[in-house]
Amino acid sequence: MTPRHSCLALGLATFTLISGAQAQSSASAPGHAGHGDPKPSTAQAGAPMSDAEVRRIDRDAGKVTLRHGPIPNLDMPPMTMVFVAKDKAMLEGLKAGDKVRFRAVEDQGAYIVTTIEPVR
Ligand SMILES: [Cu+2]
Repeated sequence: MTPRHSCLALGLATFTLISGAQAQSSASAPGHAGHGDPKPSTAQAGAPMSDAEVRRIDRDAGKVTLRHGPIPNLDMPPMTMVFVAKDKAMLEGLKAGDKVRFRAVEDQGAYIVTTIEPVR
């Protein structure tokens, strides 16, 4: 049994907290001015790399826990969560604490890392 991915719930909770704080501190200001994205919607193949720090690697299961920054193509805020490596070999040479750049896609409810590389 694999525990269900809790990323969306965490993201929603975080978003709600932030929204509440903004509403209280700027009741008269029209917020969300920076919400629009000037770029056209991102194609899967050309998805941008996201920054992350490796927290944990499970080589047997082919999973990696990342504390990641925003992932524009998944519409995901920064958080710590588990990703499945597309290929277990991708995790070779990585260790907890490494700074990485990675690209992930969603596939039937699972989040798959398709590219991951260390950052110096
Ligand atoms: Cu996430």
